[in-house]
Amino acid sequence: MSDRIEIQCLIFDFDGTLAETEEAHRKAFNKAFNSIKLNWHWDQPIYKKLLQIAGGKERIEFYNKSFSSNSKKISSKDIEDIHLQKTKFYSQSVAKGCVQLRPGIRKLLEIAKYNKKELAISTSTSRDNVALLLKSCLNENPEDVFSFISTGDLVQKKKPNPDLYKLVLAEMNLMPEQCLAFEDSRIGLVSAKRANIKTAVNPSQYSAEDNFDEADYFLTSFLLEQFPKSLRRRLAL
Ligand code: XBP
Ligand code: MG
Repeated sequence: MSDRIEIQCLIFDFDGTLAETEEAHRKAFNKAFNSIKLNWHWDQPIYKKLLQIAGGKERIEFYNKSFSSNSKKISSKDIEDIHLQKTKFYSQSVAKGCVQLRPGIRKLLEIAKYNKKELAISTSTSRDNVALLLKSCLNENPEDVFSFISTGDLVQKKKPNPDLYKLVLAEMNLMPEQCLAFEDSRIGLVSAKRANIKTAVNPSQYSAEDNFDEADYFLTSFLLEQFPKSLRRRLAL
C-alpha cells in the first residue's frame, strides 16, 4: 500500500551524504586541541569509532569520558571553547574549497527539483555549517534549494534518535510514506527508520563497514542511472 503513495520529498543527510566532510571535521578538531595546548590527537581509526556519536560537542564529551586518562580530562567550559575553535577551523577549510559535494549530488538535486520533488536536510551539524558549504559548493542559499533544514541545534537528541527526521515531517506536514531519506551511516539509517522513513544508504569514507541491514535501498553512487531500478521506479525520476 505505502508503495503506491507518491514520494514527494527527498530528505538528505548532510555530513557524509551530500559531501565527504568528516576529514575536514577531524582535522579541525585536532587544530582546536592544539590551539589550547591540549595533548589530544584523533587519528582516523579513533575518529571512526567516535563517529558513532553524532554532534561535535557530544563527540568531545564522549572522548573525554571514555578515552581520555584522568590527568587529561577537561571541563565543560573547555568543551564549549574547543567546539567554538573547531567550528572556526572547519569553516576556514570549507571557505578554502577543501570540501566538495559527492559525485552525482548536484545533478540529483537538479533533476529532483525539475520533477517537482521537495528537498529537505536532516543533519546533526549546525545550520551555519550547512549554509557555508552549500554556498561554497552550489553558490546558492540553502533556503532556495531546500524547503526545510533540520539541524542539530533544533533538537534535544541527535541521531540515532529520530527527532531530526520527525521535525522534517512535522514542519513540512508530510507522512513518512511520502518521503525517502538518503543516509551514509548506521546512526543516520537508524534515525530515519525510527521515524518510519524508507532509506537509501550510500556509505561514505568512514562508514563503509557499518551495518546497513535495515536499509531499503543500497546505493554505490548518487548517479541516478546507477540507482537500483526499483528505486528509480519508486521515485519516478
Ligand atoms: C555528522 C555529525 C556532525 C559533524 C560534526 O552529522 O555528527 O556532528 O561530524 O558537526 P550528519 P558539529 O551525518 O547527521 O550530517 O561539530 O557541527 O556538531
Ligand atoms: Mg552522515
